[in-house]
Amino acid sequence: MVISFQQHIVQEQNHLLGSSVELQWLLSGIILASKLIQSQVRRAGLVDILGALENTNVQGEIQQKLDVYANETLITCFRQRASVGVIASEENEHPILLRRGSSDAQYAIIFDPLDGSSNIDVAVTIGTTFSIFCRPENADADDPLQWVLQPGSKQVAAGYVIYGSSTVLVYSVGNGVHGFTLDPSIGTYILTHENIRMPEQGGYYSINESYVAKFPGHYVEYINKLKSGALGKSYSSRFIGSMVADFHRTLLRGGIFLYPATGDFPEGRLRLLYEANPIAFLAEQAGGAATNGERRILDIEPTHLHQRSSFVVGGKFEMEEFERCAREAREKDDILTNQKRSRVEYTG
Ligand code: P6P
Repeated sequence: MVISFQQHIVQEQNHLLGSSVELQWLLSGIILASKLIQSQVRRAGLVDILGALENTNVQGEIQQKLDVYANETLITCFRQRASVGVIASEENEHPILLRRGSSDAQYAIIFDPLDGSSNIDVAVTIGTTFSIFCRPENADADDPLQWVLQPGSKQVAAGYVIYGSSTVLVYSVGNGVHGFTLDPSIGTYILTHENIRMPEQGGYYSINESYVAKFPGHYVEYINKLKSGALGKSYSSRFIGSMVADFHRTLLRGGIFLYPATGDFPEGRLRLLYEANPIAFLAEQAGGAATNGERRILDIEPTHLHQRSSFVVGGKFEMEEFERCAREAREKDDILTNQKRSRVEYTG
């Protein structure tokens, strides 16, 4: 049976928080925006949309033209939806406040318009991530940050669109994870991955090993376990440099994706609100887990829009093994700290 994304949103209405009709209309904005974006992604090299603009974005990263196009397309599509009160983007320093004080405006949407954009010029898979919150009960209608600085556990919907060998939209409203593949011949997203479950144990690990000398020790120890077969099977390494693509493989094939804090990024490389949160929401909905190396991503109370976080996401088995490594490392540190303290006390 052929089910479109639009039909699926309607079927999910009993699971939609807030006004289901409004959330359905809001989610349909993803359909329009992602079709427009993918049409340019597929033609990037042909319509001189390739290449970098002179200016840089709030992250200090060279903005690719396609980044700008994707960002403007998403903002235009969501600005038209009366239920959207706040829009926040990786490309914009501050959130955009819409419909000041309107009772219809009840949702905030946060997105990374084109994650992995450094891969655009080399035709490697990139993606759009999105995260949707209801306006908090006591939020000041004039302070858009109060709408978006919420823990990921408060998301009412989240997902991504991956522009790879095909264009796939993956989302959840808290009732499982579902994937839809765009059929370009009819311009419709068709349900192709119903109720995705992340394999308990997979065969891949994904990390940028060029930074291994900067990783905390227990990450190195864990990766070596994966490599050596100590966890009961041999793992292959895959790292694309587009978190959405690396996660999509992890979601479907299992395994683990890790991006720990390093000297260059002491808080972590990935952004909490529009990379880690939506992916963590999906991972948990699919039976996996996501942490910052120490605690559940969805429990983290954000303090600013573009804050970064360490990020570890994967299947049940790999995540439990990683937690074990991290816990043993903390216990060793505690023992060493106590030994040093007793030496100081002894020598007085
Ligand atoms: P590096 C893309 O810019 C991104 O935010 C993630 O999608 C990706 O996993 C990471 O950065 C890659 O960063 O420094 O390892 O190339």
